Amino acid sequence: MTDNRAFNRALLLCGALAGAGGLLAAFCSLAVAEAVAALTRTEAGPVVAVGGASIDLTPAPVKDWAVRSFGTKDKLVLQAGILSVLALSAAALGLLALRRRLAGALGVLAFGVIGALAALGRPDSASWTDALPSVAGALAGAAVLYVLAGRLPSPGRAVTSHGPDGWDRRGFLLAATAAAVGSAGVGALGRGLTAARTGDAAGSRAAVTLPAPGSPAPAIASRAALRLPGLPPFTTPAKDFYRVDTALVVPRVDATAWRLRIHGEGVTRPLTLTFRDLLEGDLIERDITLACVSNEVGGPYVGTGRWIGVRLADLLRRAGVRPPSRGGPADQLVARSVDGMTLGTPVEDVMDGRDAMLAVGMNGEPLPFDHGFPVRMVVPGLYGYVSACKWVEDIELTTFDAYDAYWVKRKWARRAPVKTQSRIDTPKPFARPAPGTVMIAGVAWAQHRGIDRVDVRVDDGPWRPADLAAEHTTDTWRQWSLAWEATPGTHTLTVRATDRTGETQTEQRARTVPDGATGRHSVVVTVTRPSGTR
Ligand SMILES: Nc1nc2c(c(=O)[nH]1)N[C@H]1C(S)=C(S)[C@@H](COP(=O)(O)O)O[C@H]1N2
Ligand SMILES: [Mo]
Repeated sequence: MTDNRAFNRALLLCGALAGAGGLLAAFCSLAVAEAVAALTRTEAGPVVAVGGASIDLTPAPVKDWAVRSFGTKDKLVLQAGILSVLALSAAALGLLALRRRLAGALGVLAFGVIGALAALGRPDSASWTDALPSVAGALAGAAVLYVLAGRLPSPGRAVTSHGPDGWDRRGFLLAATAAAVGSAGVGALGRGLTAARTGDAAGSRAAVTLPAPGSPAPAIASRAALRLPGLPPFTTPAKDFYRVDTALVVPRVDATAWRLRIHGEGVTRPLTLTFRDLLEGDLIERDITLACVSNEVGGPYVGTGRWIGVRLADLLRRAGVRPPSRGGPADQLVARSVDGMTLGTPVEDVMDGRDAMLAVGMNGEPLPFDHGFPVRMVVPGLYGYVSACKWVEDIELTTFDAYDAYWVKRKWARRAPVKTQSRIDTPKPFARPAPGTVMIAGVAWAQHRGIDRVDVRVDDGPWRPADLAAEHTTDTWRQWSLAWEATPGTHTLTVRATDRTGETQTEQRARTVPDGATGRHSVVVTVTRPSGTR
């Protein structure tokens, strides 16, 4: 009886110590790996690499679902998931090492191989050195586990010695403490290195003064920017601007070290530009509404920014590029970002006179890091994934036949002009307004074509033309409103827009894949007298 209890207690202690040993080994692995990554390339660290690789490998519908369910927290959820799997596996490897030291250590190495393969397989991986963080981390972790396991009580020994005494308690504690302190130190060193580097980037951003653009944007008339409760402002503040990208760690680029290369087919004079070159160029300022192809009907992934930048067409002409319509050999411009993302844009669109630009400013400030500092592309009329490359560092002229960009390899369309859409912003779904006059209002967009008409329907009633706010430019969304005499009951409000080509938004529902959702936004509200009144 006593023996049995002692045995169980010993077993439990063994298990707990072994699990802790596994976790400690994992902690040491990650600390060493992230420190080596800080020395070589932050993005090659195992957590970011494995996270990035899982984003790359995730089928588009699942990715869509993740973005829908977790919104901008999707990446946090992913990282938490990876760390949980790691912790569980580490504890399991610790238990394995209790019986088989070598097998436990080899298990840690296997995780290193996974991390290394993920890092090497990322689109931004350019060198074998990207394997180093994972390999170094795994070696350190394997060594820690091997040493600790050698000092653990073995369950067998514990039984015969009537309790968990027959083990090198001192040795285990010493080794564990050394590993923990060492890992924490290495981890702090890595953090420090990364902080110094991002400090350079932040410093370079703080030092930017945007020159006054030679071609400023026209002022936004009050007739174009309605002020109605529930309707978002015409210009979306940067902090509220939607963010969609694959970056687990937002790239922090030092603008003073940044270069942009323009090269490829039909480029007779390849260019390498600095950030200063751009600031000293002919700057234009334009209000442009950006939309994401992943935006569901009625969704939030659309926003209007006031962008400052240089005309991309000017730079391309300087480089000797001619559009296909004038005999140029390249029909696709592939923009590549510092994190390896590639986006393909039709050269014809960029050079057809629209305000396609390399933007350096957003809403009067240097670009926020989240939105592409120091430089991003913005092209009116095209979904972001085929035009709006953030943290851009390379522009290559090629053909659609020769190269598929990142999202195109993942079943999204090669070409994707923005589809005409409209959204009801107020009232909100399931709102309970009181009977009487209710303001229905929202936005409609058909960038580079313009919105000519918006209609609203209550239930199955007739379409009624909404009051359109003045058009700012064809490249921005257009606000609309309609005063509705609401009667008690549950009602469905539906909106549809007609663009300047005369096309009215189809009611046919289409998914976001491959080239943007269609269908009409509707909102269900219940009109009720506030309780207590009659
Ligand atoms: N480097 C990089 N640029 C990118 C992306 C990305 O994942 N990486 N996503 C694109 C997509 S899909 C969209 S919709 C826009 C969104 O820009 P925003 O995050 O500034 O709103 O950026 C585009 N540029
Ligand atoms: Mo997007």
